[in-house]
Amino acid sequence: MVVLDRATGFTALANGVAIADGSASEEIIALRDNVIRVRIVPNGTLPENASWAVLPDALRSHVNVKPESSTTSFGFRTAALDIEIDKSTLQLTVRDLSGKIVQQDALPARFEGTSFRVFKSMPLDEHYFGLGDKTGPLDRREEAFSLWNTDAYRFEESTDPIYKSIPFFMIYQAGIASGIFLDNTWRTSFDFGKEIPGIYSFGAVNGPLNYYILYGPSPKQVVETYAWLTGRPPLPPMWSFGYQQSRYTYTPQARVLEVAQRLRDDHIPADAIYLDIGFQEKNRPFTVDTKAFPDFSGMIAKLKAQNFHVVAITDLHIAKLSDQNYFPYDSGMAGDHFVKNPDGSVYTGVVWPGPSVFPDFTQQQTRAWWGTLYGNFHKLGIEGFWNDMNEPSIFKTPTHTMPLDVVHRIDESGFTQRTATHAEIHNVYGMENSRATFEGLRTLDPNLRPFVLTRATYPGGQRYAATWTGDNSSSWNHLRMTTFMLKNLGLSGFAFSGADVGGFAGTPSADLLTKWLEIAAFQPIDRDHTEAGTGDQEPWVGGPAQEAIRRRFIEERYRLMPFLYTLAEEASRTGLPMIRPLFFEYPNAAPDRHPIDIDNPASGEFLLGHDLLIAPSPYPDQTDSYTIEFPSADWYDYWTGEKVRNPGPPDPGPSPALPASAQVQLSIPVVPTLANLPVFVRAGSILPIAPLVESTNQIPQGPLSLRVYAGDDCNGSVYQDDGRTYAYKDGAYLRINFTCQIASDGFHLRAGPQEGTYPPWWKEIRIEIYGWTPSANTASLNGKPIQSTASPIDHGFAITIPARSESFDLQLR
Ligand code: MIG
Repeated sequence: MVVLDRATGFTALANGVAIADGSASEEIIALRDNVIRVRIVPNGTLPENASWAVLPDALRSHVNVKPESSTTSFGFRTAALDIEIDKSTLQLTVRDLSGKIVQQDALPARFEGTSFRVFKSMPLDEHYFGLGDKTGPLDRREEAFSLWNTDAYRFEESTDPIYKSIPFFMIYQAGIASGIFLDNTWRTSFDFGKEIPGIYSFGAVNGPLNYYILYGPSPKQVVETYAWLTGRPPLPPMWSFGYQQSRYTYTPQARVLEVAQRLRDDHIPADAIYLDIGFQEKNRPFTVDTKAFPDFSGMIAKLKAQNFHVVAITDLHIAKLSDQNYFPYDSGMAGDHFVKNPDGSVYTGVVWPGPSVFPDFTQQQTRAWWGTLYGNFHKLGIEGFWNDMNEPSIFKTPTHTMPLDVVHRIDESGFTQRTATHAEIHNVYGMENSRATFEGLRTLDPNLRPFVLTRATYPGGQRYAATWTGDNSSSWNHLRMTTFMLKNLGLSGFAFSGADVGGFAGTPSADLLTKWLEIAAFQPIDRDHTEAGTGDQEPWVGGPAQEAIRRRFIEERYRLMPFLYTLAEEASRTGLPMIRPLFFEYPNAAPDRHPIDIDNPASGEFLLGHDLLIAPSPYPDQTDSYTIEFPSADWYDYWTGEKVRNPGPPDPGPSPALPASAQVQLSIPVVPTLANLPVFVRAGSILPIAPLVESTNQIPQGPLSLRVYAGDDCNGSVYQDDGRTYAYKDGAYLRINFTCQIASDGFHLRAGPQEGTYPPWWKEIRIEIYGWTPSANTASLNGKPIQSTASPIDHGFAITIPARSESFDLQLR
């Protein structure tokens, strides 16, 4: 065992420090003022500077630092951080410029064989988030995880590892946030005080000790910085935010059309319908079972005419079928695209099609070849593609994946051309599969935004695909877990995510499906999906009363589409998630600045963007009343427009009283019912709302509504574009920023000038104002009196004015 604990040499660099410890070397450099990279090798020199995750520009960035040393330490200072290394222990301490410790080594880094481990102190009031959609509580404190992409069919709350490996976590203490990204593709592990109390640690079985320290201080800045390092998710087509209907498998063709028709007949808004593996000939990727789908292209055309977008599964395992005119196999063999055994033969594993071979997605030429396989489906008009099983999942082996010694042949810019074992590549294999799909679709039609859904991924995977949480179950507990998983995925760079609505394994009760559809209506991807052999799970199952509730929530999602899409565009620009924990927006919600999401560890509350608070019961099957904690003082009921009033100290009734530490400014007791989901809007929000449509293909008829909730910091915006192409990058988009103010001369809604050239679908804007009452009932626009006046609506007033592309100031008295 090698323990690095004594400096024998030290060199100040323009951007950091280099340290020697016998034959070991360590480099700590600043990429930006708030991004520090740490690399240590126990023997010899630093390895190749390449990454599957970090963007090339970020990898090459550097800032100059100010060297600092004392008799006991050396280090440097950036414009945001102070880095100190103890000369006798090599312990690293990261402080902010006020001297507050952000991170501190608790023990020297340890090397044993090929593995390493890093240890950091774990203050009592520090909390940890991220690591993708790992199961368990929202806060990772006192939990331990292994990262190894795994097909975790029917995973449970304690299952680990699962599908994705995202070795990035956020560290949050009393309002101050930082992050650690361990960029190591081998099997890694993270322990937050479970093994050694008071110490959190991370390590890998092999590969480089190479991690990045990201500093906020706000949680938002940490996520934005992580997106700077590993990339932002591209804006998906608008239809992917519509309601998506799936099952394993809608077949035959008539059944697909029947489900689509029923959605339209029942007026349940919907945008996507999925084709799972059963649509293929004997489960062979890129084929169609023409017996079950006698007119496949006619079916796609018909669905398109009904404003559905088809998403087809295309698993990565290619059936091993020589001389059978199976193009993916023949062309893949001809191009030498499949991974090999150490003896040079092509590796074969059994999956859905039987014996199969596996593309080597670490080769750019293999990814390009993979992309061409989509040509036919693309020509038929299939718009979305689903990359499943890409951990990769392999049957009939004890490890459920490839042998660790299978050989990949890395051919990728930034990397030395070399072979790598599957042990090194496993955790990035699924991401490179989704990348090949995304880039292939971009090549087939450079102007169309692809929608790719992947199951396995790694940091950087957000650049290529949205993701879902895999094979969950139809249980109330899984509905509850979904919120934690999606919140943590969002903090881990994946803004576009969803869970199988209604649950994959098993059949949900009618009430469970209803509640799930209610909550999912406010989550980024809203896809109902279930396993083969389970009961039907479409919105009408369980009778008209249940269907009516479900329809109402799906309709609400469509009314909110301008808001959702505006958030999606923000995510693509900034990396910020759509679904957010409360502390993310409100780090100061409690006086001690702890994350209030964990006051009730089962809390189901989440934010959609900055302004919407969704507050299902922590145990959504129970009828007991529960307490909703608000992260700030002023909120409105989304459904009624009524201001939320503090009922005073919570009655100590059936639900346990909140801990005294909570001390939030506003909390209310709620009695849950099946048909209702508490949703609130921050005072000071301006929400863009559209008239109802049944597909995002339809142009909404009527005015754009702006729901204005009077309060401080009053603002909102609306973003629009054609929803499907890249024309927005050339200016064909529309953005309007709004603010509101209540002053002595009345209420003002101010709109900035319309940015971009995309024409709005609305001719009028209807402004609904909550929390303000006119006294004179006069209105003026840009200082000139106008005819229309505000008329009363429930808990507010509304006025409609013509749309205009110039900025305006609407004043009501
Ligand atoms: O071994 O394609 O997670 O969503 O329906 C199961 C069939 C393979 C697993 C996916 C699930 C999908 C199913 N797949």
